Amino acid sequence: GLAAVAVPSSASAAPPATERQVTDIVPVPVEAKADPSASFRLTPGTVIRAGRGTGDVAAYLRELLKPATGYPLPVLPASAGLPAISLELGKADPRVGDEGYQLTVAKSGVRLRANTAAGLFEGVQSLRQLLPSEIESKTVRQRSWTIAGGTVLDYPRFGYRSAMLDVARHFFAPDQVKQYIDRIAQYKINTLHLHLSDDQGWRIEIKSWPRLATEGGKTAAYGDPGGYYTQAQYRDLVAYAASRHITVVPEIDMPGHTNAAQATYAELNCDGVAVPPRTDIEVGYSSLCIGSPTTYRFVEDVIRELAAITPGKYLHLGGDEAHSTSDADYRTFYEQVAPLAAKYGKLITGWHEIVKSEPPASAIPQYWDQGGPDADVTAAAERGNKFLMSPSNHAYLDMKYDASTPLGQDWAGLVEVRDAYDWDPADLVPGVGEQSVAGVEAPLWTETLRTADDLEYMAFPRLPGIAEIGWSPQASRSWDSYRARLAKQATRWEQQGIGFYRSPQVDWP
Ligand code: TNX
Repeated sequence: GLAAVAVPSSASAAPPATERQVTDIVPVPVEAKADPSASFRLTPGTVIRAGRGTGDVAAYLRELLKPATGYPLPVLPASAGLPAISLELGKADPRVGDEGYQLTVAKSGVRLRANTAAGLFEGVQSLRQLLPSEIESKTVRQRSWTIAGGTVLDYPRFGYRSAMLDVARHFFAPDQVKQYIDRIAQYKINTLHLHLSDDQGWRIEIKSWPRLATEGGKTAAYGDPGGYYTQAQYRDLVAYAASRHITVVPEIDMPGHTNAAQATYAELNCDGVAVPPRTDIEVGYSSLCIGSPTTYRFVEDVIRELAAITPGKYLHLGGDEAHSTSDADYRTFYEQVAPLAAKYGKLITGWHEIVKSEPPASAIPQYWDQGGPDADVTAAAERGNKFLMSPSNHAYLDMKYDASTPLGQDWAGLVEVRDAYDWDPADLVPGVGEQSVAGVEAPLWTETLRTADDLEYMAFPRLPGIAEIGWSPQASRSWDSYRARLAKQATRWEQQGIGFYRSPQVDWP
């Protein structure tokens, strides 16, 4: 009855909803063995022992643990013989690969091993979930700080685990993007796709076409204020992301979604007349002028400048919803443009429509449809392309949760927490199996989203689900396990100030 539910029983064997074990980590680890008798207690005397090459992760860990504990947590060389969290490179089980880690939490100390700094960083994200939620507080909390005991051996299913932020429909300032980077990093996302241009606004400084940003950046959806990143600000964002082991993939959408550019530079239109700026949320009406040499001079300038400030391997060349470009023109366009990325040392990604232009096998098309047979997609997989999977009916964070969600859209359906979690990227499109999947992405389109709070309400709690799909073995995942583990994340989000959607599908504490 109700009373039995409402009255907590002190005799109950079940731990309180907020108490954590290594088996509770999101994304669920490949192997985790809890040992409740082996918890490690952080004290004012605890040190961080940093092996060779682990200094940056050690400093990051210290910054993570210091605010709430108030402990000094000095970073010392590997030899110091004090109770410690030890970070070690190159001593891990070979199975952990490039991004995995091994974690041992015992009474006497914590040992985190990996083959790379990226692996250590992902291990730190697991480690932080083994502390009480108050560890996420930005101010000192007086309490005991134990790290749940046990061992973990962990590595990702896919190397490409991405989140997209649309800064074109609404602009988000660098500090807001940095906050989003911190949000996604804790779930082992390693790529941030920035959607930098669209019909409603252009968001990155291009020195050879300066008015793109200063004029084309002024607008945003629904007439809201725009904005843009200078190249210096963009570089700083890229560096911040890198400090969280996240690679930025910048997108310039083309040959459609280009109204902001074509409203700014008349010569980007076939008739040489600038189109009026638009801030409505229609899609599919704009197209660059495919037969004009000016178009390719423009695209090459943009690609050259963007490549120069982007250390990652990939540029995203858009390609979606080019409803105002004929199929022949679409093909012509990418046959000229894909080699430009190569000329400036970059590989390409693009929305999955680019498969129609038969891009090189190194290209990673991003699948955004809703699963089922697709001959062009299957043919590309047969040619060797690997896909980034972001099916709109599962992975789109801008879809409403249910009919009453105040924000978002619903053209791909309503996407509740279970819909976002309960799918397998290797089982969506015939012929696109495990070997043809590069990874997954959770896109966040922002037509209806204006503030950081809006972003967080749509991303949480769905984003951790997409992250788990990208990281954890399919065979280790289940909705029942996930919903229980997800519930235990809520108190962490409260500490972090994330106003998440309290889905009725999850028994929140
Ligand atoms: C479709 S799916 C788009 C975007 C919109 C989004 C809104 C895709 C590649 N393009 O232009 O922002 O729907 O949900």
